[in-house]
Amino acid sequence: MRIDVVSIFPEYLAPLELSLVGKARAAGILDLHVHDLRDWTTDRHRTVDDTPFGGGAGMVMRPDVWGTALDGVLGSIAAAPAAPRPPAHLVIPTPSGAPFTQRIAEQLAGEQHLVFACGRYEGIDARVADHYREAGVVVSELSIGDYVLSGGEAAALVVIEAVVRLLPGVVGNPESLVEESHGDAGLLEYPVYTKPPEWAGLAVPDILMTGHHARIARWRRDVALERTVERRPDLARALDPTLLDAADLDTLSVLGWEVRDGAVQPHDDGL
Ligand code: 6GU
Repeated sequence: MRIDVVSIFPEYLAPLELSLVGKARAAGILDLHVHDLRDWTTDRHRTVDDTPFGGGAGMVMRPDVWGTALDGVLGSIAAAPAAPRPPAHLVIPTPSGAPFTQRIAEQLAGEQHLVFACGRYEGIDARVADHYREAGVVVSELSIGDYVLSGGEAAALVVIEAVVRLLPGVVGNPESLVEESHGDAGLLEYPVYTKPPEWAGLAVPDILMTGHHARIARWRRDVALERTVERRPDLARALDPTLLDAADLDTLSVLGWEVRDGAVQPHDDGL
């Protein structure tokens, strides 16, 4: 996979040299390039923003500067690159975007080329996303959560880490991707423990010391159900009832939940 990131703070993307993403780059699985948006400015002050039409607070990033930058980085459209590149998927991190989820991370992990346009200030002139969609580029405006950051860079780091760890060969043991939170089961992950067996007066749950694999799997699933109901009732309601077995239904009942009218919901919901 190739990833390009365009930002007025390229140094902000330095963590992409480290850890899992850095290793994916060193292993040749990921070809990642960070660009300074100001390299595409033409004026003496290297201006990237201006005041908003219609008034209001703050500054908006100019579409002409972004257009020149993205034409160059996307390749294949407008300025013909030296070597044609596969079609790119343009990702624009913005608090007004659609929620970024594990399913979207999985989709992005199937792309050959991702380009991240990191805005600052009040955002990027809306014609930039419109223009590239009209030109046939797939454009995703994505938010990483319901809070406001000062720019898209931290969000791009989040999206890139979530995507790169799904690329074949990046996570050493692919089994560790199977039971994690936000996987296909729709449950939060169960709690994990390691040595020492007692620490700070706290013991590891006895069941995990028995070596009884079927009972351990059942315990983990029960705790995952409990956590999901307590912490993320929205995810509990979205569970597919056809994926629940009789033991799951017993556990849900103890937690005050049930399958009613084909949906997972609290016993007393709306009553
Ligand atoms: Cl993607 N960008 C900014 N600036 N703020 C955010 C965000 C993105 N997602 C949540 N808040």
